[in-house]
Amino acid sequence: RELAPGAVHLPGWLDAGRQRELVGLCRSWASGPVPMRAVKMPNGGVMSVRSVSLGWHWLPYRYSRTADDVGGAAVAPFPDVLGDLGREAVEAAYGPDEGSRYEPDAALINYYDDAAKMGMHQDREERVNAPVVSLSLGTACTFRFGNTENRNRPWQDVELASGDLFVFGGPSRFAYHGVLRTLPGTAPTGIGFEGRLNITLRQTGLG
Ligand code: MD3
Ligand code: FE
Repeated sequence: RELAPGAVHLPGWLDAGRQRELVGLCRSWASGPVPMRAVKMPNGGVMSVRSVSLGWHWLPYRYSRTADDVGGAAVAPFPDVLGDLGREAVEAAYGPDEGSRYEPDAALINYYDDAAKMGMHQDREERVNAPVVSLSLGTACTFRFGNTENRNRPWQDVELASGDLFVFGGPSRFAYHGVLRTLPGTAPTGIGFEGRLNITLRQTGLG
């Protein structure tokens, strides 16, 4: 369950009921003030993943309170339910002390269709090194967890399935990572969703 120091994978951490609930919340967040969209990269590329942010709007390579790349609407507030879920998640991975100190203020909800993937990258727009919490829903994927130095080997390929929790903190906080492919047909029946959703919670340190 600990892939590397600070990288803790808890498969099936969310039961079916909580998965359904979160899928419903993701649907409502996706139709908030800032539409779910594919991020345009500075090099002209467009991400195959579609995403929506809560609390702080992520765009390459900074956070904003407004959707500067898509019309400038104010981003929806970070919901209390995700703060509580984040503390519960960090507690499950690291214990109650770390859990109680966790104050995430930004969430990124990523949607993957069967063709979507995400190249190897680091998450380093945050100014503090609090852990990142990742929750997967729907279709499973092959996730690549790399090293802190560069996007090359060594890496570990891990399947992330619906309900899985992954916490990345400590020495793993700035590891390179990506999503190689989704695994179509693997979504559990009964959560009301096809495709893959990933919720990440972050503490930006931006106040
Ligand atoms: C390891 N999302 O939104 S979650 C992202 O499944 C992102 O949508 C992927 O990478 C997804 O930035 C992977 C797992 C993840 C998230 C953040 C990390 C792994 C991480 C930060 C540091 C190290
Ligand atoms: Fe990332």
